[in-house]
Amino acid sequence: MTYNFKNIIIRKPNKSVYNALSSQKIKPLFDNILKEHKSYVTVMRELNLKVNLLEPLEDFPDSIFVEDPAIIYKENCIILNPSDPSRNGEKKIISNEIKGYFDNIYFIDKGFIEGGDILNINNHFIIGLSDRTNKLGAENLSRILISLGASVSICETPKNILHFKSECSLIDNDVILVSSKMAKLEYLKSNYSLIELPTGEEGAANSLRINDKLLIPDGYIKADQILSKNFDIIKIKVEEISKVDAGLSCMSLRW
Ligand code: CIR
Repeated sequence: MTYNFKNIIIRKPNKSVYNALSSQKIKPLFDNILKEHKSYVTVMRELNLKVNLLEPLEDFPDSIFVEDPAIIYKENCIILNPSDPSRNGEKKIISNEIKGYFDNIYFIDKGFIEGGDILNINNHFIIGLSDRTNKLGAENLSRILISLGASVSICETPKNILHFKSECSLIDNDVILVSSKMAKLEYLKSNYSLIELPTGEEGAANSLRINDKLLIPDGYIKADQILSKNFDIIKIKVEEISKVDAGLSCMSLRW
């Protein structure tokens, strides 16, 4: 199952996170990021995941969001190609740090693609084209995934959403949690069961299923009510992290 994990890679926060990319141009406070990040790591340890902590990278303000420069599929790691110039250099560093964990390592050298735009559902991947992921990047990743036995669909991420997964996540076998904008995507509607969150609770659509638990961002009352009926919920505070357009999935690589 896609969300059965034993291992996780997380990077310790860097002080330069103050300069992380933010659509709202907000400067997050390092101490608050550190607190939220600590709780995230604690929950992962409580869930019995083997936590592999990477050292902070001060030269890369957004480098705690390790989901973007790499993806993992069946003991293979694919190093992606982040499109924002301030993030592109993360790929070289993370590839050296994590290559030892995997049987094979692949690289995307043409086109841009970030992990936040890639939703994995068993042996299928949905790649969302966005301001960060273009067709060439998506096609190059598709070629590698297909050679590893996966299937791929390429979709458009709705406008004004940073990454495809900023507002959706796989929360059960074929069940995707979506914001109302994502719920309109024909491909998702026709292939999966969708749980749509009400307007104002879009941030909760970036949730994270880990084994039998569903991790959701704290502070979304309606999402909590809807999801706690069928899921064993753990709430994690990501208020400061969300100031730089990030959420629960962005802070780790899982396998
Ligand atoms: C960025 O703009 O790249 C970061 N501030 C946020 C990255 C969030 N990552 C993700 O959704 N996978």
